[in-house]
Amino acid sequence: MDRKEVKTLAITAAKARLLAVEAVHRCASGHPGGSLSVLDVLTVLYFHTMRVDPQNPADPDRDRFVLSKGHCTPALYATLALRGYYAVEELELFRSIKGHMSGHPDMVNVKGVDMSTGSLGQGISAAVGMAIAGKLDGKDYRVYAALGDGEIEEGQVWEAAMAAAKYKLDNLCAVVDVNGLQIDGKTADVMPSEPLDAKFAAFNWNVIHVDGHDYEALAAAFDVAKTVKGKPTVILAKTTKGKGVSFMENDAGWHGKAPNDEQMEQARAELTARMKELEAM
Ligand SMILES: Cc1ncc(C[n+]2csc(CCOP(=O)(O)OP(=O)(O)O)c2C)c(N)n1
Ligand SMILES: [Mg+2]
Repeated sequence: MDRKEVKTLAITAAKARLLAVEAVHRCASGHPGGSLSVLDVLTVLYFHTMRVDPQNPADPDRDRFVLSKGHCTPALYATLALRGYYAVEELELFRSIKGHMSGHPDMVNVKGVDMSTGSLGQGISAAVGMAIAGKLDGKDYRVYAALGDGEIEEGQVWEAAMAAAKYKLDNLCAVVDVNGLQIDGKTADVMPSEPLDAKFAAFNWNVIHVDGHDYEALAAAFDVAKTVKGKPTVILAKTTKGKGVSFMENDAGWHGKAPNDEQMEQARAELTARMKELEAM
C-alpha cells in the first residue's frame, strides 16, 4: 500500500466517523464508542481488501462481511454509504420509525449487509456457516467477521471457534476489536478474557496481533490471513473505543449514548479538522 492510499483510507475513515456520530446524534440513540473503534478495520476491508461490487451487492462470488458486534451499525452503514451501496442521505433514516436503517444490521432491507446481527455471539456462527457453504460450493470467496472483546465473553463464540477449526475454514478471518471496554466497564473487570491469543491458538486458529488503527498493518494482516491454509485466522486488533472524538475515547460511558448538540459540534470540529489536516498532507 503506498502513501497515497494510506491517506485516502484515513480521509475516508474520518468522513465515516463523522457520518456515524451524526447519525447517532440525529436520532439521539445508538452506539458511538464501538463504532469509532472498529471504523479503520471496516475502511480497510471495504476500500482495500474485500472483493465486493456495490452495483451487484448479491454477487454470489463476493467476499462476505458479518458485523457480529451488531450494535455498531453507525460504522457499518456509514462505510457502506461511502462505498456506494446507497446514498449518504439514507443515513438520515438511521433508527427512524420512518425508514429502513435499523439500529442493528438488517440484511433484508439495507443493501450490502450480508447478515442480520445484534444478539452478540450469533454473527460469528453465521460467518462459520457462510464459510462452510463457500467450501461446499467450491467458491473462492472469503468471509470476514468483526467481534467485540466484550462479545467474545459469549459462550457461543467459542462453539463457533471450535467448529471453524474442525472444518478447517481457511476462508474465514475474524477480527476482534480489542478496545478493552464493553457496555459498562472494562472487559478485564466484567469478565476477563485474556490471554486471547493463547485461547484462539488453543482452539487451533492462526492468530495475528495488529494495531487496529494502522491501515497498512491491517491490510498486511488480511493478506497474511489469505495465505494461511487449513485453519481460520483471527486478527486481534488493538483499538481505542471512541477513536477520533477526544471526549469519547476510552470512556465506557460512550458505549451506547448519543452526544447532545454541543458535544456534536465539538465532535464535528475535531473530525473536520482531522480531515483538513489529512488533505493538506
Ligand atoms: C446476547 C447479547 N447480550 C447482551 C447484549 C447487550 N449489549 C450490547 S453491546 C454490549 C457490550 C459489547 O461489548 P463489546 O463486544 O466489547 O463491544 P464494543 O466495545 O466493540 O462496542 C452488550 C452487553 C446484546 N446485544 N446481545
Ligand atoms: Mg469492547
